[in-house]
Amino acid sequence: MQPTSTKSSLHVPRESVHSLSLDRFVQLYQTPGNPVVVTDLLHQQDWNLDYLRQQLGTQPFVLRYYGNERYQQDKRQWKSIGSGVPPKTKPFADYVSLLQSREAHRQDIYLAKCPIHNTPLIHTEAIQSLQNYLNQLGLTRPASTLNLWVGPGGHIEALHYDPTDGTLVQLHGSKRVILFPPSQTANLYPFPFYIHLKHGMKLRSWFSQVYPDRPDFAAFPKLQEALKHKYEVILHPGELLYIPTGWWHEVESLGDGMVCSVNRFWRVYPTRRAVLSWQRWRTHLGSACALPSVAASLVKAAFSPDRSQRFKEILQMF
Ligand SMILES: O=C(O)CCC(=O)C(=O)O
Repeated sequence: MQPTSTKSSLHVPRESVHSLSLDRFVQLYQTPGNPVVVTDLLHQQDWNLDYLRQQLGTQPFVLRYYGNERYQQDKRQWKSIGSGVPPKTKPFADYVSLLQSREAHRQDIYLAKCPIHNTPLIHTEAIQSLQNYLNQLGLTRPASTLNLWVGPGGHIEALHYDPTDGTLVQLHGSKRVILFPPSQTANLYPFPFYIHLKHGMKLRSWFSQVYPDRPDFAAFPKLQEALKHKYEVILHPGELLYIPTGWWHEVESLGDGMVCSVNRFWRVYPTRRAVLSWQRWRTHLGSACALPSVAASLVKAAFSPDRSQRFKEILQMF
């Protein structure tokens, strides 16, 4: 399917859940590895803050403390990103207070990629019907559990790609997602894979060093070419974005309130697409380079007084 374009961005096709058949999904999106937005899903429940607090109460969650100066910095100065930023574990109800007092906005504190299989959310009608729908689309080979993402409007998950396919489902508030195809990898200046030798998993070679909305063409001249291939999606509640492996994405939570999504990662299918993806190979090379540093963190954690917490935080980095 040909993407349409307005102004400077290309648009990802949008398909209603009522008309997107398994065959159509496989043929147009999964086999070639093209993103799509599926609309008209999940009308059961608004996952607002009150609802989440009722469901999650004092269950502990790992929060990422990004700090509000992070996105003002030259990314080449970064020492950590993604799940490598300093984590703190807190009861969900405490995170609600941080959001309500706007401390989460001020410090850019994000509840990111937290599994929900041990929470009441997994039994809700919304999640049950989502799982059924994903199965109908032939997404039956999970590479992760379902994860919850809750954060303040204004938060940005920096430009990166994943070594798996992904589905991001919006449940409250909206997100702006900028995407670039895998062909633009070199033009987006990823951190080199050997960066993991020095930084372990704190810094990631599957993150880009550029800001697509604040391009510095003097430092990153090839970004001009990448911007010709930029896609943009506004994802509203009840909509799902399928992000094939290797597709770069930057995700911004819109508005001033709380924004909530769930996602899940999938093994890449057909296998041919996985094998031919250079992005996946460079992720494996990067992870191999991180092994000595991860082993050292595990040994350090084993001797720490809050050992189980340290192990949990290390595992959360993957
Ligand atoms: O929603 C977000 O903040 C990031 C989600 C993401 O990166 C993904 O689903 O792959």
